[in-house]
Amino acid sequence: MEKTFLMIKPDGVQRGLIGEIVKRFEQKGFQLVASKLMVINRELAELHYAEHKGKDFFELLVKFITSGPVFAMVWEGDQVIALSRTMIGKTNSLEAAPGTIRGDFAVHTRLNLIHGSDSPESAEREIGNFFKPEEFVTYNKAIESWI
Ligand code: RTP
Ligand code: MG
Repeated sequence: MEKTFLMIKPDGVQRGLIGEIVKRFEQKGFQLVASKLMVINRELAELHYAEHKGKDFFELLVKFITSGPVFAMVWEGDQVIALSRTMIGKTNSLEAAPGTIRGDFAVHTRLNLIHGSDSPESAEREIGNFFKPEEFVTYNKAIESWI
């Protein structure tokens, strides 16, 4: 089953939106298999956002993502990587559609509440950056066959 790395950013934690955001992925039918509240240090921030190193927004991004607790999660499900990106919404705040997490709750392109892996390669790399194998919990849900 496909897995993705999702992370509620410091603005989402500070605004009390963990429950609202987790609820959306649960209701969609995805399964939470690992999670933790943590503070990201600069080293992990630079590793996580390595693809953006050198861009004009990189420093502000690192400062933001290390500014307070984040809620890191691994979710599992059919096509969870692409579908969770659709549920999150576009990066540009002017393009994030209503009904998406960013479209419903965010007005800023940087303070945009949640990160989601953008490909199977990113998901594997990001999950490995944040979680050890023993932090995963595998379990069967009786409802699974209905989704
Ligand atoms: P993420 O990686 O956090 O899931 O976001 P994303 O794929 O939608 O967007 P990406 O291009 O990977 O950018 C990473 C994060 O950097 C901040 N950002 N600021 N022009 C800007 O000021 C700007 N552009 C991007 C956002 O927090 C974005 O989510
Ligand atoms: Mg990205």
